[in-house]
This record gives sequence, C-alpha cells and structure tokens, in this order.
Amino acid sequence: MSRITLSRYLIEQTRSQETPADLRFLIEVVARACKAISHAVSKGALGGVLGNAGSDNVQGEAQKKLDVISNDILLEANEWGGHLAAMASEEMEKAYQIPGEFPKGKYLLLFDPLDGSSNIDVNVSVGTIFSVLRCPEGIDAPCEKAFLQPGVEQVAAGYAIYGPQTMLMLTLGHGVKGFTLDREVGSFVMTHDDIRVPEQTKEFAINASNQRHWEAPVKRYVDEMLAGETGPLGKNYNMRWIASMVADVHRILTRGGIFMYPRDAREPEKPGKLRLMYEANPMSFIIEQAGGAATNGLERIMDLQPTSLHERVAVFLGSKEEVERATRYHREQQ
Ligand code: P6P
Repeated sequence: MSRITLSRYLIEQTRSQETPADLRFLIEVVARACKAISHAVSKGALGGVLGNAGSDNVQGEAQKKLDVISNDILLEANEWGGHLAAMASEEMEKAYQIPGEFPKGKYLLLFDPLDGSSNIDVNVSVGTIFSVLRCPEGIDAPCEKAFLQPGVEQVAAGYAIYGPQTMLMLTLGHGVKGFTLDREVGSFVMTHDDIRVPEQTKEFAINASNQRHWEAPVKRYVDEMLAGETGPLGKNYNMRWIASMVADVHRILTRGGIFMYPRDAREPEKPGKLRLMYEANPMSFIIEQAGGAATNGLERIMDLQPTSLHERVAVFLGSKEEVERATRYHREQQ
C-alpha cells in the first residue's frame, strides 16, 4: 500500500472540501518548521544550543536557547506565506504582526514553540504545540483581542513531539491523525490513522510533589487512586510524570490516562500553571477529537472565554471516565 504523507492527506482533505487550500498550506508550513526544530533539538550539545538564552519569557521563566531558536523558526517560516493575519507565542508578550512587505491571510497561529524545554538539557522528549483560529473579519492589525476566542473556535490544532521518533499529531476537526517523520526522505508519513483515547485507564499523571498544595477534590481523587483495588475505585493505578506536557499527553493519546495540572496554594491567585491559548486549548481539541475529555476541574476547557493572551488554566484531560470523575469531585465541592 502506498504511503500517505502529510501532504497527500492534506490535499485529499482539500479535495473533499473539508480543508481550505490556505489552511492546508498553513499546516504544511508549520510541519516544515517542526522538522527544522527537530533538527535543531537533536544537535544537543554538539550544536551549542543547550542552556539558557540569558532572557526571560512573558511568564518570567528563563528562556532556553532552543526556546528562542524554535520561536524564530516558526516566525520566519510563517510570516511571508500570506496565510496568516498574525501570530502569538508563549515566548512573546504581544501578538506578532505580519511585516508590511508580506500579504496577510485569514488565520491566527498560536504556539508554544518548545514545550517542556526545561527537559532539553537532560535529553527528555519535548515538543511544539500549535493552535489555529480564524481572524475576525475586518481586522487589519490583529491585536491581542482578536486572539481571545474560546477553544471551540479552533479550526486546527496539533503538536510535534521530538522523542525517539519525531511525530506530528494533527486534528482538523475530523478526528486525530499521527504522522512519523521519515528522516531519510524528509516527509511526515501517516502511521496512526484514527487515534482514540481509551475511555478507561489505570494510569494518571500529576506532579505529586505538589500534593500539600492541592485543593480537596484533587487530594481525594489521587488518594482514591493510590488506595488501589482495596479502595473505592477497586483497581490498582500506575503513575507517570514526564514534566513535558507534549510527552505526557502523547502517552495518554496513545494508551489512555489522565493528565492533571491543578491550581494549587503556591499561587492561589492563578488558576493553574499551564497556558490556555497555546497549551490547554490545542491539547483539549486533540484529546476531544480522539474521544477523550478536557476540563479545568469544573468546566470544559474549550468553552472557556479567554480574557488575556497568556492566561493560565487548570487542566484535567484524557480518558473520559477519569476526567468525568475528577470533575464530579470538584463540582461536589462547590
Ligand atoms: P512542573 C513544562 O515547563 C510545562 O509547561 C509542561 O510542559 C509540563 O507539563 C509542566 O510545565 C511541568 O510542570 O511543575 O512539574 O515542572
């Protein structure tokens, strides 16, 4: 059987009128940028790209050299094509306007160029997360407000994971497809046609060192899983925490599980650590398209109305049965 490359998949989606040609072009450009990021990441110490850049991002976190390199790769790849109205990134405080010499398009692209970058220096999988929105009509220079759309408005979302394999997981709103990079040819080849998250699981992901800071529903839920088959859930659970959202979510997309980053008492004024617009929303879109669920403990993440570009959110996502249980415990606490 002939291989289905990302390009062939996108052309066939366009032919069936499900994917406009300029959205197809956008995805191909982002995929090409992810190949370049994969190449930069894989050099490691040999490429002089490890360590800190000597600057902080908008969250006040030290930027890694590869954070900045990855961000620049995505900006440079996307700014000239005429498919975007503007871009936004975890690494930039304000929206990035398309330079005047280039035509503008109708989409907004948001990304975390290198999620989990604290893991790079220890050679753990990292990734690029991206989300695509339509730019509201009649806006020539989209400022932050144009981006503030709920996750249900996304027309596409995906991530690249730079691990033992480089893979691109993509949804255009018609399920989730997985593509593996064939480095010999330089093409992403479809290796996972219709990915489904198992409704049930025995695996959870949370940073357990924060337990003393969690709210009561999270403590109850995790305690019940730790109680195993002798406890109220009647089964033994396993735990994984890679501290790279792309890697943890990829495992869950592949074999089920629940990923949790709850709000906690360390920063009570913040609803959580992860960012809504370019981490939680795209990952929620993918997980829901694969039959899973994603809430902030109380509400569906993709229904949340954003109020700022870099706002944070609590995240419970993955196997539907467990996300519903965690959410039920929060609602009972209300
Ligand atoms: P912690 C990486 O910095 C990140 O944003 C996500 O990729 C990851 O899930 C989370 O933070 C890890 O946070 O507090 O466990 O280091």
